[in-house]
Amino acid sequence: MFHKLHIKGMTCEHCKKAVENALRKHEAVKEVKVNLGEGTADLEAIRDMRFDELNDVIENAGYELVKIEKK
Ligand SMILES: [Cu+2]
Repeated sequence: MFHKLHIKGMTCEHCKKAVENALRKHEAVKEVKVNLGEGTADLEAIRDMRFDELNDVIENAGYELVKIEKK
């Protein structure tokens, strides 16, 4: 399933890597790519992911999840 995450607080390559690495550790995440310019992450998961479980990951990494779009 595709999810587009809108994330606050990412400013540089370090932030991009920190968010990507944190999300990749989640068992349901297959692939993730952050777009720094948009402040978003395109995420492919093996199942539908809830806002709260993604929010836990993003918050622990030090950023803020604003919303998720699903397709
Ligand atoms: Cu940074």
